[in-house]
Amino acid sequence: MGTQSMDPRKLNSTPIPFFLLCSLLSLAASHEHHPLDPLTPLEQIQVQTIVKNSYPNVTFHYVGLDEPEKAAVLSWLSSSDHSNQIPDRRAFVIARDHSESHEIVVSLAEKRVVSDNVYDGYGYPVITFEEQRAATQLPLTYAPFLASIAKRGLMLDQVFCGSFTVGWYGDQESRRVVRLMCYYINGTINFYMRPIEGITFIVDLEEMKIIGYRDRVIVPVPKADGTDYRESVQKSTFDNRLKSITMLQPDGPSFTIEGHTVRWANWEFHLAFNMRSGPIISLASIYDHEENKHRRVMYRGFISELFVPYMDLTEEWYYRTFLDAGEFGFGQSAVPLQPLRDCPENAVFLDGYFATQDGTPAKISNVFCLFERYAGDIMWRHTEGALPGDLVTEVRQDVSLVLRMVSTVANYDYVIDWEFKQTGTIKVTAGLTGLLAVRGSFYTHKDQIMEEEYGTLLAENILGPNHDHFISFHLDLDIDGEPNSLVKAKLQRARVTDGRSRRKSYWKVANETAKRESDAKIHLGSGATEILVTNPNKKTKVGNDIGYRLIPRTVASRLLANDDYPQRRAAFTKYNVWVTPYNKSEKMGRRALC
Ligand SMILES: *[C@@H]1O[C@H](CO)[C@@H](O)[C@H](O)[C@H]1NC(C)=O
Ligand SMILES: *[C@@H]1O[C@H](CO)[C@@H](O)[C@H](O)[C@H]1NC(C)=O
Ligand SMILES: *[C@@H]1O[C@H](CO)[C@@H](O)[C@H](O)[C@H]1NC(C)=O
Ligand SMILES: *[C@@H]1O[C@H](CO)[C@@H](O)[C@H](O)[C@H]1NC(C)=O
Ligand SMILES: [Cu+2]
Repeated sequence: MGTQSMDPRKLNSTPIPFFLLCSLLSLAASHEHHPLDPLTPLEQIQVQTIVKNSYPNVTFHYVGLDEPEKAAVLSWLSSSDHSNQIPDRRAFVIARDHSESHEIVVSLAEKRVVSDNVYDGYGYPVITFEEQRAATQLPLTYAPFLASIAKRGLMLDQVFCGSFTVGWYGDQESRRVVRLMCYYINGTINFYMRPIEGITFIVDLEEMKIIGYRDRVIVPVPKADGTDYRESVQKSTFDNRLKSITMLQPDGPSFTIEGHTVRWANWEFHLAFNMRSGPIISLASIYDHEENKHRRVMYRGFISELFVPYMDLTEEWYYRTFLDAGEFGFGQSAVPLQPLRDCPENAVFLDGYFATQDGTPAKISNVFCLFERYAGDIMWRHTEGALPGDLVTEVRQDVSLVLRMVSTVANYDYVIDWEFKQTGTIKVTAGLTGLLAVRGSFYTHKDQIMEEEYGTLLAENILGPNHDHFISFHLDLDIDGEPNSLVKAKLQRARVTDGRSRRKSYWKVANETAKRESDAKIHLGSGATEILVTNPNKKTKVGNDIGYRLIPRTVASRLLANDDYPQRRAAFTKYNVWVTPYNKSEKMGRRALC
């Protein structure tokens, strides 16, 4: 996890109801919605029809629920008769029409476009799979490229091209373009290890044609030997002698799924799939058996952006400063999870839908899995040896609930886990696997390298350029209701100068509550500061504040200069934590591109 961001909110606390009305696999339009349910395929088709009525030649780049204002959702939750108060279902659409980006809101109840904003900023919407497919076919009939391939002695039918977003370098105006990079498959499945380096294409996506081509230098294509990563081919590398392991729950799982609401142990939350972000967790709450009520923890949590800048300044690489959500669609890049491999035997799978370029819903089967994890760990234990008689030992198993999605953005596979623990912890993990993006090189040994190469020689003719992956989470915490505060608890050394102890020092905690947004831009990892989100209006029985701690794992910090263009674009990486008041219109994803 690179950076996190959070929004405190300003609304009233309400109990969470026990019943929610839509059924898991029902696609029927007739069922009751939870206000945060994702658009059903039928609703997506309605949106497609309504938008195409107004804009016949439109292409769809994003279709999702236009989430109701938080106040409306909370008021729906607290009302006794949900059916009468459900906020109007609306869709938010980002579309291209006549070379303009439109941000369109569609009312499903009124069956019409209720607003349309033509976005005139620098950015462009997510590129569609159809555009990527069309762009990557262009080289195969492009005469200068065919000559370059022949010159290198390669076979065209073994060439495969990928498309890459180009970043931004201060231009006042830019065309909607991608660059292409081609690879040689012949003899491997892992073509990412065989770049045909030295060649760059620029493709205009509006005209869908090559507008720039340069064959700068012939670099050897790395050998195919040893690049095929499949287990069946790599027998010697992996030890297949382990006996099988399974996770058995003879009585079935302990969680239930009703509509989009998941209940497990004391936890309850709403789960939706989104084509930009992947999983969106909403209204997570914990049932308190002493107070006999649900206590809110998080209104909404999701990945808002991923920033992946490479540090390689060669002509074919300098532009690689990807925004994996805003440019490629982190949700739509999700892949069907493989039972027994991606998720254990006791997992339950759920599907998700995204909009294709013409607005038709496309299903991603098994986009999520939910399972109870027990890895043999201890949640809590104690052995009491001081009492007379036998030792008293109690051990509780660390069983948790995991929601998983895997998003494969070209060479990388991101494994996103939201884990709910019985202790009340929510743990979010981003695992990176798959393949490295590598650069072809003349070098076959480290000792040959005399100039700056921006990375590490990994194998003969293969360099791994230095790069980052920053993942930004939107966390709208609602700890025990409203309002919440951000508290920086600073551990400080105190000197003993008054002779009250034989000790010379100790540490104590001084806390600081953020009063404005500028107090809440935080660099983690420097100094002993803990980040707390508290509810100043709620106290424990002994008067302490109620709150959660934000616990970072490894802390990433950016090293790009403030005036460098990728850093200006991904300015959210400047601090690890930002806290701003709730404002629906300022959420990422409401922009054509950030
Ligand atoms: C849509 O595209 C078709 C075919 O390219 C064209 O004939 C038609 O005029 C376009 N419609 C609009 C509203 O631009
Ligand atoms: C393609 O792969 C085959 C089998 O590995 C090899 O014999 C052949 O030389 C390769 N051809 C080219 C042009 O790379
Ligand atoms: C922060 O300090 C104030 C003043 O000492 C105290 O009232 C408050 O409870 C503290 N909050 C936390 C979260 O420690
Ligand atoms: C929400 O954000 C928008 C865009 O920045 C701004 O125009 C509006 O005033 C904000 N609303 C509130 C209540 O702060
Ligand atoms: Cu990487």
